[in-house]
Amino acid sequence: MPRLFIAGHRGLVGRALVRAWERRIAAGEPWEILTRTRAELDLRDEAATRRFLHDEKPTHVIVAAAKVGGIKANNDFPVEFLLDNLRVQNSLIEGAWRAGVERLLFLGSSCIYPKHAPQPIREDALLTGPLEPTNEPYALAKIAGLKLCQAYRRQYGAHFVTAMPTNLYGPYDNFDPLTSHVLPALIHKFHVAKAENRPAVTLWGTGAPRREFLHADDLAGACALLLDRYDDEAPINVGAGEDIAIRDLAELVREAVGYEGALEWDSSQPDGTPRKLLDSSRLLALGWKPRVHLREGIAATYRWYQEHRAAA
Ligand code: GFB
Repeated sequence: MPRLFIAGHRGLVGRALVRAWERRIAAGEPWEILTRTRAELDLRDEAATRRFLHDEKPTHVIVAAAKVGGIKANNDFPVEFLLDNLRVQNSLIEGAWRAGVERLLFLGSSCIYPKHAPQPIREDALLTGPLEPTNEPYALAKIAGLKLCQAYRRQYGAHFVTAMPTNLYGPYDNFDPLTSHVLPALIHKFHVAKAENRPAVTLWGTGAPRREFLHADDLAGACALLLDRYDDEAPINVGAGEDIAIRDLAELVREAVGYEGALEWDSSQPDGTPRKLLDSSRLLALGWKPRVHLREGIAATYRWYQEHRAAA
C-alpha cells in the first residue's frame, strides 16, 4: 500500500495535496496519507525527522513544508527564510533517503530564477543570472533543496524530483496584510476597507510588476502526475501560462470584494522582480493543464476567506 507523507499538510499547498489524495482514495486508489503537525514533529529537528521517517516508513514524500511569505516578510526576515527552509528540507530529503523512501517530490518556487530571466522562464534559466534581492535567501534555500535532490539522484540513484510552482493562492492561505503574498493581501485589505467604509486602500510598489497565479488545487493535480510519472533530474515548472499586472489584479480583487474606494500606491515598498511568467511546456506535454481560471479562483478564495477568516 503506497503511503504518502505530506510534509506541511496544514498550509495552502499541503491542504490542497490532502484534498487531492483524499479524492484519489475515494476513487478507489490504495493510498494511505501520513501527516504530522508542527507540534508533533518539528521538521527543523534533523534527528526527530529522521526517526519519524525511519519508524513510519512512508513510500512517498512531498516536501510542501516551508517558511513562506510575501515580498515584505522575505525582505524583513532573511535569516529565517534561509535557515528554517534549509533545515526543513535537509531533514526531509536526507531522512527520506535513509528511510528508503521510493519517491520524493520537492516543491521549490519560481523565485529561484534570475530577476531578469528571459520570459517565459525555462527551467534551464536556473543560475544564469543574479536573483531578485527581496527574496534571495528563500530562493537560495530552494535552489539548495533542488540541488540536494539532484545529488541524491546522481550519487545514490534516488528517485527524487523537483517542481517549481509559480505564485500560488487558494483556501488556507495566509491573509495577514504584512506577511502574506499579494493576492490574499488584496482580499483582506479590500474586505476590511469595505467593512469599515475606508475611503482608500494602500497597496505596495507601483502596481506595474506582472505575476502569474496558479490555484493550489491545480498545483496538487500537477503533484499527483509528477509523483506518479516524472522521474528526471531536471526541475519542472508548474505555471498557469499567463500573467497579470498587479494593478489589474487589484481591480479583479476589488471587483470580487465589491470595494468602491480609491487605490493608493506606496512606492516606498519594493516592486520585487518585474515579471516571472513560467514556461510550463514540459509539464503540459505530460498531459497536465490548469483548470481554475483566475477570476473564478479569486471569487472562490474570497468566499472561503469570508467563511473562515473574516471574523478573525
Ligand atoms: O506576492 P508578493 O508579496 O511576492 O508581491 P512576489 C507581488 C507584487 O505585489 C510585488 C505587490 O510587486 C508587491 O509590491 N504588492 C502590492 C503587494 N500590494 C501588495 C500587498 O499588499 N502585499 C503584498 N504581499 N504584495 C514572492 C517571494 O515574491 O513570490 C516568495 O517573496 C515566493 O519568496 C513567492 O517566491 C512565490 O511575487 O514579489
